[in-house]
Amino acid sequence: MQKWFKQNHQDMAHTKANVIIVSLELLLISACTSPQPNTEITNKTKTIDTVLIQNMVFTPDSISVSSGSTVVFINKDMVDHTVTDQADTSHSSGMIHSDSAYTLKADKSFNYYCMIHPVMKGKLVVH
Ligand SMILES: [Cu+2]
Repeated sequence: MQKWFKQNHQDMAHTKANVIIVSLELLLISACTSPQPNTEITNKTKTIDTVLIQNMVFTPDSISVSSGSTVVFINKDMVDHTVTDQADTSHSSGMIHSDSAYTLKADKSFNYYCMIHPVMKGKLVVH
């Protein structure tokens, strides 16, 4: 009798553990599918500089950062844009789609523009 009880108790414990694993998986799935806010781009050690691309304008249109820091360009427009070096068009972000971001490591100063909308211009100053 005592042996039966022990066996039964173990089975119950096993079932409970399975339920916990399933709920963990559901949590993970919902965490992956929920939209991630892309405005809070700071980490614990330093602030990452951001340039917003909105209403066909780079904001700020000139940004000054220290060498090696990270600059993130966030496209909030409905259309694609690029961040392209005016002096060397091979130095380019490529298409930054709507609601996407382009991250670059600031290693040199350059004037940039958007290849699709050449009136859009900005400047990155690395010090
Ligand atoms: Cu553009």
